[in-house]
Amino acid sequence: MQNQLYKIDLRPVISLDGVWDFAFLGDVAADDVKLANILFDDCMNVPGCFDAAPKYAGKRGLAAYRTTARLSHTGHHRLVFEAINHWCQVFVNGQLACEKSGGFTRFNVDFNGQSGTVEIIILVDNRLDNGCSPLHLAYYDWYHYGGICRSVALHYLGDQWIESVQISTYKLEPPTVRVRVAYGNTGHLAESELKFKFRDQILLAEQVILETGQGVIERMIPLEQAALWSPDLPNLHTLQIQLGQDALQTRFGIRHVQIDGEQIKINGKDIRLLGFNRHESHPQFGHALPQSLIMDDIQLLLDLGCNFVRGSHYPQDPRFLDLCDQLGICVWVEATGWQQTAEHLTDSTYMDAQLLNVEEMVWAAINHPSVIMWGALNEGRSDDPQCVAGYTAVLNRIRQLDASRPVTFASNHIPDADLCLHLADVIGINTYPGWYQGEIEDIPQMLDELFARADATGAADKPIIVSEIGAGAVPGWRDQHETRWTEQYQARLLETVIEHLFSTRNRAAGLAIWQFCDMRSSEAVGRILGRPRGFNNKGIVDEYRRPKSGYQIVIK
Ligand code: ADA
Repeated sequence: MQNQLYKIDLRPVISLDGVWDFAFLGDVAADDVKLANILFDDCMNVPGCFDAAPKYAGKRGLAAYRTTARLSHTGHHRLVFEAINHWCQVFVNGQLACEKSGGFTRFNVDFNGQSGTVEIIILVDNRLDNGCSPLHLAYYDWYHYGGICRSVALHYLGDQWIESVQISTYKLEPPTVRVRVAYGNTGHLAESELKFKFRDQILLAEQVILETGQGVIERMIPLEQAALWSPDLPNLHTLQIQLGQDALQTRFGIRHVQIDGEQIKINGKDIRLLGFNRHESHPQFGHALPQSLIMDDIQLLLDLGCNFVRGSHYPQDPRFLDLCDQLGICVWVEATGWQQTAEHLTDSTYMDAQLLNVEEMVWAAINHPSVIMWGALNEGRSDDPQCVAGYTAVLNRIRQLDASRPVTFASNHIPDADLCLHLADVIGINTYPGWYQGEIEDIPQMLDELFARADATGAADKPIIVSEIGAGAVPGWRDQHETRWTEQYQARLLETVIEHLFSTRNRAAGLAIWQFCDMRSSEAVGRILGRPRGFNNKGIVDEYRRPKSGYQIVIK
């Protein structure tokens, strides 16, 4: 994981990935569980989704995971969880160290440990409980798999440590970056050495004073010889940062994303974004995709001619973002959530969870040059006056955290009925002409009308991305009628959309077809009755990544 805290020189880090002890406890409340009474009668892979594994497939309830690790130091340690879906309590040597709600994002659990063996027990809940996990709800159009679904690592931090590093582009000419090192210090006010190393050269070495508690040190660093990052030439660089006894390295790219009227520009050059919405889902692995499958997804996306992915509808695995950095795929990273209503956006528990989620999203992905925009609130009720304050709070929070990237949301409302378009830098339009409304022949006229209505309102003079459009095709289903659900219908619909958006009209700055791969949908009866096989079948490849007929059309 190039962009994480793993490839470091001095900080001792142990990966805790592997086989953990496991017990499925079922429909019990975490408060009623006595750790000492748990019978760990099974084992489970970490990372993994227990409810995708054959024995526990489809089960919802509380599960317990246990492992031990050897601490070589006494003192301040940190467990780094890349994601646990979607509620958990973490116990270190029997003591509750953290309770966390919400999956798909990294979080840390700090503890003081004695050198020797430490025992870690995690209670993981995958139930769809509004109170426990406000952002994981039963009505969504995806299956919420549960488990320790991304990697776990154990760091020794000591008394003074690097909390995080953010590297952002300050200017392109000469290439200059702003490096923001946040630190922690549990000791007294202290002097320490700060060093930046780039390509075996020491760029900075100075004594700094560390306040007690937390602090931030910021420096502008010119990197005269450093090549810029772009989708065509995805040049990446690595900076090593040392603060006292702690050190880590961070990978980054130098590039500017700008909005210029209807255009999105990277390093001053117009870019047309062509790609897919991507869920991280697989029938055997749930959300815990193995590295080789993530690589397959990237290869398929590149083969399809994509330079763009919308990470629907939650922050994507950092290993996916690493590959996008490396291979030049631009990403719309999106916060967790789906079709929020006034009931959600005026509820303080929900809003707290949503705001925490956007913070975690930005914090985890900020150094990835491939991330060119932030999104949130997919298909929420942005047409409802009661939701405007919620939209304003979420989008503004993202801007406060990172002013260098455009902010967007995907709207499924007629643009002139949408009350929040003025809050977005890029307009995302989700629309299903020829699928939920009208026929394939109606698509050109329906798209033209949407654009005209967008241009006549708050969207005028802003880039528009068609952030969802597509048709369901049951894999392998072909017949002479070529009607809905056949692969032929999907292929014809996508051909019409692409032709109209980019040959006939030229208003869209981007297209994210719905969707890359088929994925299991929610188990709610109302949803599943409209989802043959229980899957959302609008993938261009099926859930095992086997191409459908439309694949060849998109490539052309
Ligand atoms: C919506 C939603 C997607 C998916 C899609 C569909 O636009 O944003 O998550 O549910 O519809 O397939 O109907």
